[in-house]
Amino acid sequence: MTGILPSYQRFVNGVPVPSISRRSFRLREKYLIISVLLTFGIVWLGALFYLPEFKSSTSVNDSVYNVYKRIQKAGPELLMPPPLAQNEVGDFPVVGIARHGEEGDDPHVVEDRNRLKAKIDEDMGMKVLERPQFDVAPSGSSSRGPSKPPVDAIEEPALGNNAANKNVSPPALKVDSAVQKYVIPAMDPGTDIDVRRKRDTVKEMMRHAWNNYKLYAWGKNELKPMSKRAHLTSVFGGGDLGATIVDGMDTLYLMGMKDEFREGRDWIAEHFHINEIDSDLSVFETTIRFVGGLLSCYALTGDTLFRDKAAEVADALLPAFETPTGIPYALINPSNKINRQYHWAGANSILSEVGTLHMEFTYLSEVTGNEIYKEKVDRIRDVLHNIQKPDGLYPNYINPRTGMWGQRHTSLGALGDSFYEYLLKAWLVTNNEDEQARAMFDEAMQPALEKMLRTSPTGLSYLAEVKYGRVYEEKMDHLSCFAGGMFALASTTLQNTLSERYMDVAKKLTHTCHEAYDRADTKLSPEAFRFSGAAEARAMKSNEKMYLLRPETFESYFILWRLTKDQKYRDWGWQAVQALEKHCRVEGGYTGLVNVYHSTPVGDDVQQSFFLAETLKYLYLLFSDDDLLPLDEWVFNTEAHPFPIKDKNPLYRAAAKPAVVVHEDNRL
Ligand code: DMJ
Repeated sequence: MTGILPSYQRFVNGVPVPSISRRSFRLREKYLIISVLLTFGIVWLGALFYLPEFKSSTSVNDSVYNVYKRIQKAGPELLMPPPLAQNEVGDFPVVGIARHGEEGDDPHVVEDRNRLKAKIDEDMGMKVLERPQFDVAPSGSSSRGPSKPPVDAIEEPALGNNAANKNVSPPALKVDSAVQKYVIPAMDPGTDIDVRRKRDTVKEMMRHAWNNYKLYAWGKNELKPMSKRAHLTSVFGGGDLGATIVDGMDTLYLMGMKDEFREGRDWIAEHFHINEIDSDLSVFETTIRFVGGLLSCYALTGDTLFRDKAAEVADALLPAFETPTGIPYALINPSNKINRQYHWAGANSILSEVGTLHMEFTYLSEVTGNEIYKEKVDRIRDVLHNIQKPDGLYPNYINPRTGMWGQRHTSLGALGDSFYEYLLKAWLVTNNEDEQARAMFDEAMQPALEKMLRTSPTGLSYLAEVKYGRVYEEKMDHLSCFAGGMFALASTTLQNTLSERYMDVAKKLTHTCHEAYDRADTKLSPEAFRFSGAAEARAMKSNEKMYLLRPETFESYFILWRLTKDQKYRDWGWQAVQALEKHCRVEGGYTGLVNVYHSTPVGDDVQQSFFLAETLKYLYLLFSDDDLLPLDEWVFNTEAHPFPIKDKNPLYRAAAKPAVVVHEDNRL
C-alpha cells in the first residue's frame, strides 16, 4: 500500500510529463476513515432499532424484521419484541410491539414481566410440541382409558320444535383463503334461518380457535394467536395441563364437533396427569376450569374417564384445605404439596376464590360417592355463614389461619363476584335443597345493592366499589357484568319481596354493560369503566382499556334472552360477534385487545381458555333454541360448564349409595 505511483499526465509547455500522486493513505488517515465508517455504521444500526419512525416505516420494515429474526435466533424471543412485519399490516392487530399500559406500576405490565421471565425459561427448555394431524381420522379408544365417549348423544344440537326450521340447511360458510378470515354472510334479521346462520358463525369461530390451538399449542395451556406458539400463564403453573382442551371440551360437545371432542378426550386420557405438575396452581382456577370442565363432560357423556380425572384434580388440591379454619390457601404445588398465598394478598385468601368451589366439590361427591369434597366446601360455607359481616357486607379478603376478614373492600367485580353467584347456584343446582345458600344470597344482596348500586347522571345503573361501607371508586369491572344474568336468575326462581327488584337491576346492569361495549370504537368493552367526571361507562386509565375476550356480558345476554325473549339481547350478542370477528380474529386464533378505544387496536396475543369455555359457548347458546341446555335442568358454573340439576335432570348421574350393611348384633 505504500509507494508513489504515476496516476495521470500533466503537460508542461505542451509536452506530456509523467505526473505522480499518492494512491495510498498515511496511517493516521486510515484510522480516521475507519473511525468515521464505524461511527456511521453504529448510528445507522441504532436508528434502525430505536427511532419510532424507522419502526413504522414500511420501506424498511421487512429488513428490520429480518434483522430481528436473525437476532432472535441467537436468544430468547422476548428479550426484544418483534417489530411489525409488513405482511401483518391490515385487518390484523399489530404483532408484538409492546405498547401495553403507559403506567410504570400497571399490574398488567408487572404480570407481563413475570410472563416474560416464564417465557424465557420456557424457551430455554422448550420441548417440541406434540401435534395431532388435522386430516387424521379420530383415533379410537385410548389404550389406558375406558371406552370412547358416546359423543353421538348430541349430534347437531336441535334448533327446537319449529318443523320448518329443521329442514333448512344453512348456506355454506365462506372463508377467504388468502387470510383465512371468515366472511360473515349478510343477514336477514328476524328469521329462523338468520338465527341459524348466526349460530353457525359462532361454531365456525370455535373451529378457528380450536384448530389454531391444536396447530400451535396442543397440550400447552393456552395459545398466543399472533406469535403462533404456546402461552404460559401463572394461574395454571408452568406445566402442560392442556387448559384450553379441558376448558373447551363441553363447548365442542354442545356444538356437535365430534372429531375435535374425541381428540380432546384422547389427549386427556393419555396426557392429563395433574400430579406430575411441579409448580403453583390456583385452587380456584383449577377447580372452575378443570374440575368443572371434566364434570360437565361426565354429565353430558357418562364417560367415567371425566369423572375419575375430575376426582384426580380435586385430590391434588385437597392439601390446600389443611388450614385451621378449612379455608383453603390460594395456590398449591401438586407435586410437593406446598401451599402459598398470592404475595399481593398478604396472608389472606380471596372471597371469590374460596367461595367458588361449592358447586364443583359438592357435585363431585355426588358422582363419586366420596363425601370428602363436600365436607371441605361445607366447612368453608360454615365459616362464611357464621362470621360477622360488617354492615352486612362480605369483604374480599379472609385470613385462613384466623378466620378474620382482611381489608374491608367489597366488590361484585374482581375478588368478590362469583362468591355471590355460587350462593344462588348452590341452591339452584341442588333443586332448592341448599336453602342456607339461597338465604345467604338474599341477605347479602340487600346491603350490597344498597351500598353498591348507583345511577350515573345520565341514568346508567352500575355497581361501584365499596371500602369500609362507602363507595370509594365510581368504577365497574367488566367482570361484574355477569351480575345481570345472576339477578335475572334470582328473580325468576323464587318469588319474594326482592324478585321484581332483581329483574329490574338485571336489565339495567346489562344495559350499562352493553353501553360500555357500544361506546368503544371497537364495540368491545374495556376491562373496567368509570362513572365520574366526564366519564360514563368508559375506561379512564390505560390498564382498564383492554378487552381480554371476556364472557360476562354475553352470559347476561344469554340468560336474559332465555328469560325475557327480548330480541335486543340477541341483537347485542350479534354486534359482539361482529366486533370479535373484526378486531380479535387473527390468522392464528383470537386475541384480546390492549385498547378498545383504538379503531385499529393492538392485540395482547393471548387466546384465553375461557374464550372457548365461556365466550363462544354463551354466544352459541344465545342463538340456539331453549331446549339446548334448558335453564330448569342445568346450572352453569362460573366458567360456563353446565351442571345438571339434582332430581330434575336425568344426567345428574349420582353414584349409587353404598348399601347399608346391618350386622347380626344390629351394628350398622
Ligand atoms: C372466568 O374464568 C370465570 O368466569 C371467572 O369467574 C371470572 N373470570 C373469567 C372470565 O372472565
